[in-house]
Amino acid sequence: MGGSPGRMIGIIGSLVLVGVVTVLIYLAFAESFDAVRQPMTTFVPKSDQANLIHGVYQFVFILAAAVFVFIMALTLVFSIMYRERPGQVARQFHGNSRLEVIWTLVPVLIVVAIAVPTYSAMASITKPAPENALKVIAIGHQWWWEFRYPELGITTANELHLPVDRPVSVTLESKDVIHSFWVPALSGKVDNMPGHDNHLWFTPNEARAEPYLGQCAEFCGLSHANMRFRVFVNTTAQFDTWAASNKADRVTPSVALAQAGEQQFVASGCIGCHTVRGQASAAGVIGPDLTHVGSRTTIASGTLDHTPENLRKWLANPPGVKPGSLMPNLNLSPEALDKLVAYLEGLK
Ligand code: HEC
Ligand SMILES: [Cu+2]
Repeated sequence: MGGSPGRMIGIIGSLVLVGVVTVLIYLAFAESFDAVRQPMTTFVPKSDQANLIHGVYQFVFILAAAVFVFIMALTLVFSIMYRERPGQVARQFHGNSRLEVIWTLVPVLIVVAIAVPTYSAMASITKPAPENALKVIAIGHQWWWEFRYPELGITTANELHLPVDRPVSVTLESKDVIHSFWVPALSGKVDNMPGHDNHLWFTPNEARAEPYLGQCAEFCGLSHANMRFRVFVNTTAQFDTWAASNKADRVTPSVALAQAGEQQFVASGCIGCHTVRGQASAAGVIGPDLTHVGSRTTIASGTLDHTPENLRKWLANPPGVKPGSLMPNLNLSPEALDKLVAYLEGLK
């Protein structure tokens, strides 16, 4: 390699260019590392299993980045150093056993290096859930999630509460088409198949006030994008409080308007599709269990934030709010809406 200053500048320039491009690519994705602004990111894992996957991802990423930088740098440097120019003719050559052995063996070693942590992470994630795991059944419906805790006798919808640091074993089912359970920071994605149970388990490791956001990850029809759910990871004490209140039957309405709403709930036929435990005739299973609907933070699988105004808007015209909604527009009068909202808001 000759030492002409022009050539050195060319080489250093190429290396700087490769470095700058690498940093720009990193910055383009850096926002993904902000868990609050990008809540559905896998880059900020909050369960033991998501951590393992992220570890493999980081390892592969660093290897891939090193290969990328190395190859790009060589390409640039060689195209400058060996370019055709006055006094130098570009030259082809064929066959170099030593080089060929090296560029075959090095990639093989890289693939082996990737395979080891990959298989070990897969083995530990897919082994059966520990005995002490909390059991949850997650049932996909077009277009909402039913969550059951068989050991606790709780049925709820769209919002899963979990105690921190305890493994949770999730059985995935579907009532209609294929859905897929995915909470990027915690676990998934595994499909909910009609007629076939799937399983996954994970151990959430950070309790916090904000929910972890989940989403159906398998196209399942018109409102697939509105089939969201929330996972609240609670401290053990918070979880026990939540479980005790959700295990209980509904709160009996005490205000006159809410009592009228209870009657309206029967008269409008809501009982045919919804269960409210403690209200004798309300045992429908087509729609979400509403026993504690007043304590949920969203309506209709994350379509609306839960406020009395939004609840009213929902009841007035469900398919208008959520395209394709399987809850029909029941043409409720303003008075009926007042009563129903008063009743449902009281179901804490
Ligand atoms: C034909 C069945 C059917 C009838 C009748 C029905 N619903 Fe629904 N309801 C559903 C379905 C299905 C959903 C889930 C919609 C979704 O999220 O896509 C739902 C959702 C809801 C929700 C949101 C629950 C949540 O946790 O997000 C409320 C509240 C509700 N219904 C109240 C009522 C009331 C009050 C009536 C009577 C006026 C009623 N429903 C009548 C099927 C029905
Ligand atoms: Cu879907």
